[in-house]
Amino acid sequence: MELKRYNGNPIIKSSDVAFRVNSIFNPGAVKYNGKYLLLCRVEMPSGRSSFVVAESVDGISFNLHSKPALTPEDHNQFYKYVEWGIEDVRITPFEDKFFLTYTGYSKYNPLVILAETKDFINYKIHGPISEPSNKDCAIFPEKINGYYYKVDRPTTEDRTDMWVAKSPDLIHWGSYEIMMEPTSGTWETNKIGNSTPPIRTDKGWLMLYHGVRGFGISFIYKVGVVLLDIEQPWKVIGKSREPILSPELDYERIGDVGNVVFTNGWIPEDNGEVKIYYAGADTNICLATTTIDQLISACE
Ligand code: M1P
Repeated sequence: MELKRYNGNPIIKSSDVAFRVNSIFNPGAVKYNGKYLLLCRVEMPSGRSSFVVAESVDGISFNLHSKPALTPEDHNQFYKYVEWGIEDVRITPFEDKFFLTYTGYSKYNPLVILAETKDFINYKIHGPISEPSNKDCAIFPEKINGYYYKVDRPTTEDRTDMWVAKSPDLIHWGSYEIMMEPTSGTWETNKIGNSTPPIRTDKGWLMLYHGVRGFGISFIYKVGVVLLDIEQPWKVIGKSREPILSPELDYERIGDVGNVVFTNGWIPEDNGEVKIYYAGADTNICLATTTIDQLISACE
């Protein structure tokens, strides 16, 4: 099974941004006030990233706000952890608000920052919820047996595995459990990481992830899908054997980082369809579609 690319890709390019940027990519995605909302990473000419909002009524044609929504400078006492940029937000709708988890980048190496918003105008920044090096974090969209849960991807010298932890208050985390590790000798042999926030389905928590294989000095990023146990979300109950999206077209192969398809945002529709927003070559924003049923089948 493979995702279906929108034939007008890329749907957002750096030339669409009202201020000067190198690139626009890796958006978090959510439905807000009946519209599709992307919180896109914009890499500034300085090489440091911020977020800008893009909104759409059809999920295809987006209007970008004229100014960034969130910048490193907005982080006050946490600025030292984001001085080199904020990257790759995952947006989790949770009751009446949205949790944002994103990479804070600085001389201390990447770590995970937690923030929340109700309107994508005002943001409450909670600060780091991991030590470095860690990225690719998403909060589960509901409590499980009274606890918040997160998935993230700590990195050590020789390992990149995905872990799950729980918290009573989103600040104090514990009960760490290994969730998934790279499969040696395959398309995800060198590295994996969580891609999108989990979605609850009848069969389990559904999540996209990325897998990386190195060839010489080049790394190829592809997308896979995984199904997790509802009560014990560190337990993988199904996983795609093959990638469901691989870099094939010019806008995925050529750019700042070639041969990369990377997603951190998806929007499920009421009819079972899913819109997946992804970046090609760390340079633009694209759209692909599928259904929840097809994703679950890919895991079986
Ligand atoms: O260049 C591909 C991606 O590389 C990193 O992802 P990860 O550390 O999860 O492998 C990130 O820098 C990401 O922004 C980038 O798209």
